[in-house]
Amino acid sequence: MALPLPFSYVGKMVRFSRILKSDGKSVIFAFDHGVEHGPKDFDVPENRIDPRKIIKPVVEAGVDAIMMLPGMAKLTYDIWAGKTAIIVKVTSKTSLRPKEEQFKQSVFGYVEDAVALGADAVAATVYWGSPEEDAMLDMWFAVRRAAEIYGLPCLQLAYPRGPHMQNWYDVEIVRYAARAAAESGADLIKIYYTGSRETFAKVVEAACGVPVLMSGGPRREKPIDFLKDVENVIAAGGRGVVVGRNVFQHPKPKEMLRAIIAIVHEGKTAEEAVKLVE
Ligand code: FBP
Repeated sequence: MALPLPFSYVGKMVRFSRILKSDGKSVIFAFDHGVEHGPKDFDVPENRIDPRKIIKPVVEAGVDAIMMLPGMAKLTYDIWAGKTAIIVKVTSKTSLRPKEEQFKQSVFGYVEDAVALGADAVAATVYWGSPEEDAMLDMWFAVRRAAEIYGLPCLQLAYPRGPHMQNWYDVEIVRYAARAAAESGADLIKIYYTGSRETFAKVVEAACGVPVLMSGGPRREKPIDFLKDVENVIAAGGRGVVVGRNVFQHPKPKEMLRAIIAIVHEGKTAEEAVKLVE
């Protein structure tokens, strides 16, 4: 006889299925840069300050989910509603802050806002190892607690980051963050790529089965270089990517996203996928 399930458990599974596709993988578009970096990110390769110029091709390319801040979800809902899943990020910071304040994010919305917006998941950042780790964990667990009530999966941007760390991309440090993210109850982990298939496999292993997705990073000059990273992430057991600049700063964002989707969901190699962009 089946045991009774809490509504929130069922809700979480339903929402999960909209983000992770039937192959257990996902291609998520990150679009919080207007706050995290400022409008300059949208000046290249041409003026794309109008968010609709970016979101429309991303939706048309068939992205699985878009991660954005609450206000951006409100501004663009008519483009994505009914077409793609939405992950509302409820922490952020600007780059305008003094340097010593850059290791902490602030509350940028509430889980209730995400629910009101029709979100499929919430996201929050933790800078593991930062001098503000304590405050960030307070924020993370407040988000988690509310998300559990509403049955929303929680994506953690698990970034090892602090002024004392030599190399944020070092495998030992990144896998520590992956493990800490898993132990803090993350349902999905977005984390730095460590530079090779072998090292990223260790990151995936450290996450104890919690799906790990690669964080995109600054735009690579040659698309093939980024696509090879994506191929390595999938070969290492990663469940996909959360990518922003490598798509929206590319001259052909729709094609670039299709190439990423071809690797993640269709098993194409980077060499095969890059043909979609050329
Ligand atoms: P990208 O693929 O453009 O790197 O986006 C991922 C992301 O985590 C964004 O969600 C966020 O705005 C940005 O990178 C953070 O960048 P930084 O490493 O400069 O803080």
